[in-house]
Amino acid sequence: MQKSPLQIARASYQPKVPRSLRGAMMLHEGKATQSVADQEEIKKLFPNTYGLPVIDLVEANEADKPILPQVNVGVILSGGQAPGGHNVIAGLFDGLKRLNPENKLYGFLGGPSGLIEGKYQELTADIIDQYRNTGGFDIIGSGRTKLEETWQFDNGIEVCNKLGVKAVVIIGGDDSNTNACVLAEYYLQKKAGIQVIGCPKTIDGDLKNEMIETSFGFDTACKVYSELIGNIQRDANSAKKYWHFIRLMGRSASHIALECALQTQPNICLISEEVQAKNMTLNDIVNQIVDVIVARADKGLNFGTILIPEGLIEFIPAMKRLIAELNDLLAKNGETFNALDSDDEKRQFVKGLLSEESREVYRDLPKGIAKQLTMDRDPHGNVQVSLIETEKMLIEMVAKKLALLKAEGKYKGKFSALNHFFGYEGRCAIPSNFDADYCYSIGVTASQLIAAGKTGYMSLVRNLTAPAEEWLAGGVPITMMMNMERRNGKMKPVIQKALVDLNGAPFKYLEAHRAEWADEHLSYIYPGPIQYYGPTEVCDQPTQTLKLEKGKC
Ligand code: FBP
Repeated sequence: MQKSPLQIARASYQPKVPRSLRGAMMLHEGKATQSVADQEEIKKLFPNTYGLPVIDLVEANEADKPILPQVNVGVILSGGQAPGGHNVIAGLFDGLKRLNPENKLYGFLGGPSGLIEGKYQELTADIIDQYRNTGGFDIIGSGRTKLEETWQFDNGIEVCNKLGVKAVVIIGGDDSNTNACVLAEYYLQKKAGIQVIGCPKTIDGDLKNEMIETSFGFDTACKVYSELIGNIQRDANSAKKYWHFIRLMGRSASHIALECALQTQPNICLISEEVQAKNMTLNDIVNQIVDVIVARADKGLNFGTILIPEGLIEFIPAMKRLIAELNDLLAKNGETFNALDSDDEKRQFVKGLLSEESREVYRDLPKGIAKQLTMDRDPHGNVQVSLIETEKMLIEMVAKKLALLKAEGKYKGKFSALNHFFGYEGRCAIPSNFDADYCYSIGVTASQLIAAGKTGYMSLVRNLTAPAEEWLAGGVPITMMMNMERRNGKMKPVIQKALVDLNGAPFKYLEAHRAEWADEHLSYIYPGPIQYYGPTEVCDQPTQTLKLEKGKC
């Protein structure tokens, strides 16, 4: 396979790791923990993994290094790709080999289904070496199969026993790590002798809490999108003729849009969590955008940038109700709906079954969007927000409103809009130094948790705004992050998803500066591409979100 000069250089990049992961290390256990909420229920559901202590890995004398028996480990990549996944596996591999050169690592292929169906590959040094510091999940592939049924867990035991696998590492988002915890508990109850360790992945940045400072992949993905947004802003400021409506990935939370706004200072950045908190309608959002466009037009500035979080539509309260009704209605009448020939018939059919309030919302939507809302659901029955072109919908609605204002003589500008959607552009990018270092450290840490016989833990690396050597490694019990939530009509134990905190420093920064960014001519920032080699202040910086959260800017 031919490689670019950067690919060749990155293959030999040595990730920076915390001091405590460099030589011999030992474990310090803290106090017993509690779940973030619903303690009694979670404790009942996880009798074996509830209340475990937080673990810190600390430097030890070489002489104290334990002699460890040989172990086989399996690894799974779960859910959407995120830059750095290959480095978690490389760190895990190197960590295991350091513990005992006879240790073996198996990759379960195509996500969690690889464990259930017994599809695997042994990951040897020559395979790992081809993937060090690369983006993508192609080393073993990923998948979105949910691990939640007992028969799946039992199949897993059979497959692990066949391979002699004593520990499974699940690299995934909040749902996959919830499932990792359920699996850990089940294997303890069954005395299966299989440990389960989770690793925090998702570009969406919504798997974070008191202990987990950020999920991996968020850093690189946001830097890639911010480069593109910056380039667009420079073009907008040069050509001075287009409004760019840019939708950014992030299925639910708006962390990506917020981080990109902090990096680029666009004219508008919508935040879904704010829309929900203020109970805004679609019209309120359109009016907010129109106000900025009109004000800029008055100054002769008929161009600009607007960031739109992918999950926006589900945070507009009236749309949320409509989508919930559509989910229900399509689950019950899917066959009849799909048998209808034309879009118009489908539209009428849906309208006939909606409540009066939702029918009105549905009727007022641009036809294309109304159609997208009734398209295929994901395996969990949810609307696939990445397929809904919110940016096009907003352009259409804003253009209509501006035309009305023009007719009334209240708008004299020219509105030409372009739409963009950034998601897949960043999910498999070559990991930034931050993600390369963070992920490798997460992998090495996971190997240590396995060696210590731990299960039901998430590999933890924190203090991330300090230089990598000062990062702290350890483990956090997954039950500590859990609460009870309604899912598919039933109360379930799940890891609490982190939405944008409207009282948090990153949002407060946006709030304090957005009027100036909307108005000003020269507030755009052009971050440029990720730099892998050069001064640390250019190459190793964490996200603005992390820095603001930690009071570091
Ligand atoms: P994860 O939550 O699994 O990390 O996936 C995140 C994500 O990239 C979202 O931002 C996006 O909505 C979704 O995956 C798209 O998934 P797919 O590529 O499977 O359609």
